[in-house]
Amino acid sequence: MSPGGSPATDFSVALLGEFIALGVRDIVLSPGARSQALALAAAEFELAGLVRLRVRIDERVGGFLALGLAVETRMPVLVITTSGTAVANLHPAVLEAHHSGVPLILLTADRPEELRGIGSNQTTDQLGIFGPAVHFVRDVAAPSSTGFSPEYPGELAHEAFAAAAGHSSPAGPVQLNLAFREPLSAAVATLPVVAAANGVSGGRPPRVTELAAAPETIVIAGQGAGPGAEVLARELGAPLIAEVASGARFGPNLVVAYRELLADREFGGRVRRAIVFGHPTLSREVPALLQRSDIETIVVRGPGFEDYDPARRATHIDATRYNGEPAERAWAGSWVHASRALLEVRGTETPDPRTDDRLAVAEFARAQLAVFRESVTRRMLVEAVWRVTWPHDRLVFGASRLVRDADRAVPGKAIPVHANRGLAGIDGTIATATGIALASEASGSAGTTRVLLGDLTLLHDAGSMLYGGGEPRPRLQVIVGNDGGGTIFDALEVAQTAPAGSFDRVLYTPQSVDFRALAEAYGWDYRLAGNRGELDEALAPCERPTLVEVPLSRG
Ligand SMILES: Cc1ncc(C[n+]2csc(CCOP(=O)(O)OP(=O)(O)O)c2C)c(N)n1
Ligand SMILES: [Mg+2]
Repeated sequence: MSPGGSPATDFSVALLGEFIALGVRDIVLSPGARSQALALAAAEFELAGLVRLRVRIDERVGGFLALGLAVETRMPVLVITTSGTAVANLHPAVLEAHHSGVPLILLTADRPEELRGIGSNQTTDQLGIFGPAVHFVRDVAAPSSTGFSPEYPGELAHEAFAAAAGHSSPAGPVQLNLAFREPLSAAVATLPVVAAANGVSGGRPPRVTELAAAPETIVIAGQGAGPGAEVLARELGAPLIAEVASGARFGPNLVVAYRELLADREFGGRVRRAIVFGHPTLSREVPALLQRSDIETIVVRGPGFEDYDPARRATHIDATRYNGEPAERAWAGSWVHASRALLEVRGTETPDPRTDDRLAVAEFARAQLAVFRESVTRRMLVEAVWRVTWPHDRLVFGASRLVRDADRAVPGKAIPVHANRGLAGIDGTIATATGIALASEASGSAGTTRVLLGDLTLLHDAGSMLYGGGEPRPRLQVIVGNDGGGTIFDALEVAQTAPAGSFDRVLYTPQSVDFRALAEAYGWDYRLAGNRGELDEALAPCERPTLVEVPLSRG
């Protein structure tokens, strides 16, 4: 018989202890009977101060919360679920993690062999449920009353951790499907002594490819690119096209108005070589450029499973280095200047505020008030959110219009920005941002995490506004641009050709949810920002979860 009265509990304690020894610090779980041994062991490790545990009743929320935690910490996060549909609810987050290269370790509880295939309650085939999206799957037989080999939990944890962290293939989600037999748990007698985290060493070092200088080169940075793209653009003297969530949107070579310039013969037309980092998804002009037959494309492998190569003929490399002469600035400079000229917005004529002329002063005050009372446009909204965000903050964009509007307009600024662009789903955005907020606060950041999303994107993930009992509430500001439905579809050709009523019913999908009541139902603070003045006030750093509603016109 097992020493503690339940092999399920003994095995769960040993397995979690091994993961913690490897460096895991975050566990997310959802409740269930079959997974009780894992859940109770996790609670004990939390009480011992060895991990941070987050409990969510909805596994879809839990999956995205874990994704956000892993995005911020860059360490594998454990996700514990019971059997059946609970496991399937992880699928959206698993797909996003797979496509973005985010490490997750799923511990899915299951019935033992003798209870499978006979119509047992809450039992389905959990192996292969995620298809090729998980990078490692192991069906682990129920620990028996005769015990298990003491090395076994360590071997399993080591293999799963290394596969999730991407030591031999890209990082991503992995699954340990763990069968448990009655008795499903017993009191946890003692926790193992967990040695200091040592991680798993390994993984081959990247092969660095030397780049030759070449004129008419541009650097393109999509999601997950990171700051290396900016460094290379500067060294090569190349214009930098860096999407808003690329982690490279800064520096002297940044070209904000890249869509217009790529479409211009004098600029885009002259490009002969493109070096791509990460996963660009926000424009049509980038794929159009890379599909041109006169362009040589070099793709620097990113964290995700698939590299971006729309023409299927790029050269793929691990990393780049440029050792040539300091580059000429003329080529990049012409792009940067043209971009600035395109973006320049003429300020309204206002009198000099230092004047003694009382009439002029009154006129100035009126003009200022008018600015304050202006209703908020999308451009104003994305610029305001960008302006208030600093390096100690975090910024997360939902999929849909606002991330594109931001990408068209906001200037260079080295701030941490995330968007789930692996599959660009409108699901799980609040959960992902919650994970990022909690992990950044746990690491000592004093900033605010802001999420900018559309109304349907918020409603898709409203369940993420519910926290586990007694858990810390993050400094999370969810800013919803409320235009009453999915207005991204208004820009599609079908909006002109389909019957208006049907188009609205099945694509725009109107909603009139009372967001104040929604916030109150979940115990969140709420602010309505109806004009520019209210918006600036509402975006001040917050101390607890806050929903900021910004009404936007449909057009
Ligand atoms: C999970 C998922 N379902 C459906 C879609 C398709 N989709 C893309 S944008 C969108 C509507 C978004 O509406 P909203 O959040 O209000 O943003 P808006 O376009 O109005 O700014 C939908 C349904 C998706 N990307 N992901
Ligand atoms: Mg909308």
